Amino acid sequence: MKMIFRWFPGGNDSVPLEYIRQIPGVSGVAVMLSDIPVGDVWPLARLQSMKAEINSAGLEVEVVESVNIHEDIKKGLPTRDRYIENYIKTLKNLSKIGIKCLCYNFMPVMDWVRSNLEFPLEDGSTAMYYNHEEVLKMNPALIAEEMLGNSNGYYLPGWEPERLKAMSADIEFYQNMSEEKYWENMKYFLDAVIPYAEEYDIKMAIHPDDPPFPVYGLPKVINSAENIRKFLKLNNSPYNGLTLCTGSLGGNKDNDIPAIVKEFVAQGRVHFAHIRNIKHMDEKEFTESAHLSQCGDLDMYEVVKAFHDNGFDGYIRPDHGRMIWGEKEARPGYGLYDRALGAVYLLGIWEAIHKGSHISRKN
Ligand SMILES: [Mn+2]
Repeated sequence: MKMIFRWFPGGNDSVPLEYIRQIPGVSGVAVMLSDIPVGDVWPLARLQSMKAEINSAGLEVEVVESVNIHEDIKKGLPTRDRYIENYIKTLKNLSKIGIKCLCYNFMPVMDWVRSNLEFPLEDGSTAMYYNHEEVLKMNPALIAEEMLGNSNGYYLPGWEPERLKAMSADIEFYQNMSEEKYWENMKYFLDAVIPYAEEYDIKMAIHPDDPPFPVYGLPKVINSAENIRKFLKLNNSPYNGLTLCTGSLGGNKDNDIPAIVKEFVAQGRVHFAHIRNIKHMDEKEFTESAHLSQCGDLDMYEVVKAFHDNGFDGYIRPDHGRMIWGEKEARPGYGLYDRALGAVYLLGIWEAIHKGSHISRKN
């Protein structure tokens, strides 16, 4: 297992690499080139200079999060083949700088959604907040305004401007598409790309939908154990795997997170883990919380134990964090302090479980 940290290159992050290097036990970063339009090839020279910058700070770069999927692929339009070809070219370039794992998502139109990016918690910190009724009351344009207007001047991954322009028309398009057709489009993409992922030795790791239930009638697919089983069967290669995000799947309280971790880690299909906690106020209303078990709904000991005991050997990163200790300028969810606390807490649980399991084996 390797503990990593998300970082946005090219002056797009308030957290310097030097600080990440000082978090005990963090060996590398997960990165993306956010200025490349969705559907274009990521240039090798850019990737090489990014890798050099990260390596010279004493960190590894083996994970990319995310190369976003062009909407035409999700819609199943004839133009998808061109974008799939570009995706494969990007994979090839990623392999040349030693990328081992690629996180992506297959969410239509909108990426992750929150109704408030700076929701005040009792202890004076702020966290991202989701309220389904509020989201439905706002139209998609207002949601985009909330997401982008409060992002401290940073672009938000998954909320690219060109994506927002077409939003209303895209929503209508998907409302007229059956969910089965959406699954077919996903399989078409996987069957085209996975053979190359195998050749280039890059594990593809799909991220669950966030929130894990439909918004504006858009299809949601990666949101439960049952649907993950269906997804993995679309293409049986071990290179067709998961980013297991406990906070995204945890948005639905019916999802038994330790059981989901156990099932898919045991099958060798989980390559990347986002571990964070969330706290529900209602069925579809929650805040993101500190990682500690007692601060949220998820039992982090059981979650980490399920990864450890089933032989997980991929990458883990703390996921979103709260804003604490006066940190104001960071991108939403991606401040330094709370995520650093999360990383070290998770490493502490891992060490305790690991050493404990050796002792019990000896006895
Ligand atoms: Mn996540």
